[in-house]
Amino acid sequence: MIFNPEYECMEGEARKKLQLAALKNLTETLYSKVPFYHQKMNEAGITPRDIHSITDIEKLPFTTKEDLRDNYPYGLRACPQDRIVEVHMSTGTTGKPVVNEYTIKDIDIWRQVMARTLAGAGCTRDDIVQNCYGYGLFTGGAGVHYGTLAIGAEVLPMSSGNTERQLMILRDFGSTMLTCTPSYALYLAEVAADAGIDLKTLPINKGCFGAEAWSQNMRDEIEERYNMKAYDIYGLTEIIGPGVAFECEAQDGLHVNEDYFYPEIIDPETGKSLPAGTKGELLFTTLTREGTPMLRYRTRDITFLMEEPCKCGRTTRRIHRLFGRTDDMLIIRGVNVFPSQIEQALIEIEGTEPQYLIIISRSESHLDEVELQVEVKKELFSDETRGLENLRNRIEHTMKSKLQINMKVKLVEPKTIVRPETGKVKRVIDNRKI
Ligand code: DLL
Repeated sequence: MIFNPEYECMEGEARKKLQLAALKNLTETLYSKVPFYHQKMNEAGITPRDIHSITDIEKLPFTTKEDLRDNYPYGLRACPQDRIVEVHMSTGTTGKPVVNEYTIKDIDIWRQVMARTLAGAGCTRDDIVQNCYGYGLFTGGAGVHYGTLAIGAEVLPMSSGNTERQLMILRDFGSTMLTCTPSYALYLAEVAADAGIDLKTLPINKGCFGAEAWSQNMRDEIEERYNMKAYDIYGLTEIIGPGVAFECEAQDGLHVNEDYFYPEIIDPETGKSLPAGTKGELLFTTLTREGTPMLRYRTRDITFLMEEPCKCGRTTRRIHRLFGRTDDMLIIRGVNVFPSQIEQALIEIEGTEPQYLIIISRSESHLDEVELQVEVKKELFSDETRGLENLRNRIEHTMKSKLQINMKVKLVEPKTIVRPETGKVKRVIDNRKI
């Protein structure tokens, strides 16, 4: 189903005209209202008057995650405070979180792009959507919620966790659509099997899964276990949340909502633009956002653009399913975390050495598990075991409270963790076969 054929199936040149008009507007707003962008454009030697075609976007400066952190909390706001109606933030950061502020028009955009996303997976007003993305500062819960309302389907705002109750509701309410991370979909299936529930006999028949990397194998398994169609959805807090790009029934690349979010691919090393079909780092410009618009935001996600027509009739460009990231950001049970943040949290705990190893695996029930090996001062090992036990608990508690991640901490003696003689130290072993 196509939610908004007028825009989703628009002829290419007509769309470019809209995009150009929006880009001119956006650069004018950013140049006149946001000192950060004013300075960046001056440094790049460009003003809004230099934008004559959509490809002139390549002359504009990039925005990075660091820029967002440096301007925390309000520095990138492009409208008066009284027009902001909602705020979301990135998950799991010890440092400054990435903030996205929405005006009512931004929320309307979100409703629109999420309605298109859910409709792309076949959602209609007859559906009952069990939404198990987290509600709160994370964008997953709210994004799906708004999209469901825009379609007029029924939403069950479950949020994440409490798996037994999720299963009870899934069965008793006859949910027809599931929205959560792909790893949680598999975990839920596992718990259902243990409880003797045959998901194939339930009305559930489709789902939208994203917020973390997943493979075709995982898709096959989800589709098989639930007897459903499993669609990939992509987005990020900085741009809007979920709803940036989505799969249609062809399941062949994700359609970018490019009348709102203009995609580009660059070489992450040189910053040069790359043509469709060539893998590189994905950028987005939010053409029409008002609260915290982004200019050429570097997502650090790796993919390529697909320009060939799609069977479904939509004319929007697609991105290939994601290949990974250019940085070392980890996504553990949907929470984004950098190894450096784990290190920072450790340094603050007395008794530990700054040597650690993060080992990530996926349990048989498809949940991410983290073992954190930490070297501790020699004296502690000669102490009674209670000291070690206390320290272990303290580290686990700190990681949970600062990073929102449950880790199993293993304390090891000094010099246990291998130091490489050449090259970079390996801090992360990711054994997840995604
Ligand atoms: O994860 C927004 C979202 C919510 C997307 C619900 C889909 C569904 P962040 O927490 O800011 O926002 O994380 C964004 O997650 O840059 C990617 O690295 C990764 N990611 C998101 N969707 C996918 C996907 C939400 N479908 C970061 N495949 C992004 C692979 C994904 N990685």
